Amino acid sequence: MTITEFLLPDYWMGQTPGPRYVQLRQRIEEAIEEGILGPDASLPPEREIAELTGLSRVTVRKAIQELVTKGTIIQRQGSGSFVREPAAKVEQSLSRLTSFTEDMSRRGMETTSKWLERGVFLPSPEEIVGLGLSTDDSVARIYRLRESNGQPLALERAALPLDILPNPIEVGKSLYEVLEKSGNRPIRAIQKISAINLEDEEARLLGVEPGMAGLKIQRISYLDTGRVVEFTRSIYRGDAYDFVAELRLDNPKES
Ligand code: 16G
Repeated sequence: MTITEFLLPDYWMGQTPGPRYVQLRQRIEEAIEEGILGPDASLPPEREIAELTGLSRVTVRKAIQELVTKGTIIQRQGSGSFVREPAAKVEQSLSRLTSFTEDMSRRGMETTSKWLERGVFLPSPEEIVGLGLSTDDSVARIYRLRESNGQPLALERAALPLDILPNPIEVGKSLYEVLEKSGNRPIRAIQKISAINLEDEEARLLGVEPGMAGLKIQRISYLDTGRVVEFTRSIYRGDAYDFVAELRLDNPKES
């Protein structure tokens, strides 16, 4: 079936409740799920969809705009709307304290990073609390766009006490590698994950549409002495990451 046939209104319009633009959006999503529109396939022009469905161009535009915000469709100036190639999904265990570089190399993927900030700064109030610093301490801060096989995956802003990382410029590929060498690699961490919609600047850096779903992750890592070594705030692309936790019953025999 072609997309033109699939969008003929008799088959779907009015069959589900809700505004017309939502119905059209869902119909286009179905076309993608069923493979009628494959990755990188182009959508018929707005005008054509409007003629085909009898909907106004404003309604059609609204449906397409929602798909753009969700990251399903991308618009290329002058050439129209296309189905976005799905991002290669990374499945990440929540129970192992590993570094980004290790996570990716275990999957045979190459990590690259773009430096957004690297140096010694006065700590922000959040960093003071996160790392247990006093106001006249300085903090080592590294802010990176992390990519795997060239695909941007996350924005990562790590802050460390200065005696743990006296020279942030030393960090080349991997922060944990530098910490390992100085005997400061964390052995335990607490991580908090929350859902967000990407802000304009975050989306731009991650190469996706503003408003798309993302994951905000805060990690506080500890040495075996209990001292905090790292306070990291990361933003991951929601379409490229699945976090997986293994759950076990505490004492299976007793229950
Ligand atoms: C992971 C950690 C981050 C740590 C980084 C070190 C999460 C959410 N975050 O991305 O806290 O700073 O690894 O990676 O997992 P690196 O050794 O490759 O620089």
